[in-house]
Amino acid sequence: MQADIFCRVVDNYGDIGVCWRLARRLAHDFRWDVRLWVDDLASFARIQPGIDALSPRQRHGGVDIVHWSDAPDPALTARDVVIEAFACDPPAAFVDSMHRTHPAWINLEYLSAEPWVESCHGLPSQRPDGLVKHFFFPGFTPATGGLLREPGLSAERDALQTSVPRQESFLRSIGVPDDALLLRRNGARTVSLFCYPAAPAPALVQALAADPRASVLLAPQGVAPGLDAACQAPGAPRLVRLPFVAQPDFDRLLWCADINFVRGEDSFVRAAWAARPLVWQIYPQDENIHLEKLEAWLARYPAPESAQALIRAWNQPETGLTASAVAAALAPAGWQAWAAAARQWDASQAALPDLAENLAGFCADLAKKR
Ligand code: TRH
Repeated sequence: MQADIFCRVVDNYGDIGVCWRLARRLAHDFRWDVRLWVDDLASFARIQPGIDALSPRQRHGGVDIVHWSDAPDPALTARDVVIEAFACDPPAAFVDSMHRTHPAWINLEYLSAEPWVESCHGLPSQRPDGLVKHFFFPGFTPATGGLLREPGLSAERDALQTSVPRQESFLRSIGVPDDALLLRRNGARTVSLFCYPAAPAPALVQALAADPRASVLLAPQGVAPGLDAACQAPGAPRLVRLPFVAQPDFDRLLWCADINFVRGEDSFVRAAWAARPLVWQIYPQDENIHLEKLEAWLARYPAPESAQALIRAWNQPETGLTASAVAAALAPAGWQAWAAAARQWDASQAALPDLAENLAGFCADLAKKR
């Protein structure tokens, strides 16, 4: 298959994060010839070292990367498959070329746990110009498009999670200093934090400071700027600021933590694959509709009530409940149940076909009907 993936970076790193992961998966594991069109190479370069933010065309990781500019190269026309991420509208001249080749045209939607997704997944949409676009919904059930997950991920994760020396050597390689590694070795809890500015991070620090077990808090540079001051308090976690790392290293970072605070879409899915407790900060939307989406996921996530209460508190900082919810969720009974639930969540989701497998099958079926 020859495919074009279109990615418009709306904000943050989730749009390019998902598209880059999908592009590599299709190129490596399915041997597709993938062209990835990206309008914001600077954001791309932040999560993938080696990307040249100024280059109109480059190859990286087996994928042909095209800077999606206002004047796209007219020689780049549609081939077998066109995937537009999150309804980003491919350029008009490219769409014109689809009238000649009739590719499978997919609109890859945002992830949601809401039940209606099952009935919309895979539906065609006929356009006035005669072209047909298909909606492809990621999701958590067999009737959806699934989640991105690479083969061999669990084995790689387990090898790291069962070896403290390997964890230390990895963490050292991304900039975790020896004193923080020593704290971990002596029993400190490792907490990773990737959140939006509204997250009640100081309340998390306050709760960790009050906990008898010490903590090491790993956070990317620039995320939750209030942390640096909050972590000066007596008993506060040892804060380590890390640079943005490439996606495979971000996975390893999540695997090394006892609990991961993640956000958006892609880091949320990657934290599930860590098989450790996760706290999701959902991307905020107008009129709090994101809270309905959060509840739809919580209804599927098998964590105990104390963990669910913490996740709700984390997403509604105005309630002021985060510090007490952290303390309750970390208390031994709830914590053990949460750790078991996280393993169960990983195993049940990993047992389903992944998004790339589903997508490749879906495109092959469409190609047969062409
Ligand atoms: O950056 P995000 O907040 O992206 C968001 C969401 O996707 C949201 O749903 C969407 O509407 C909005 O973008 C436009 O969070 P997310 O989805 O977790 O994406 C972050 C990506 O960055 C993910 O692919 C992991 C990657 N990453 C690294 O590769 N290295 C790092 O060090 C860090 C911190 C992140």
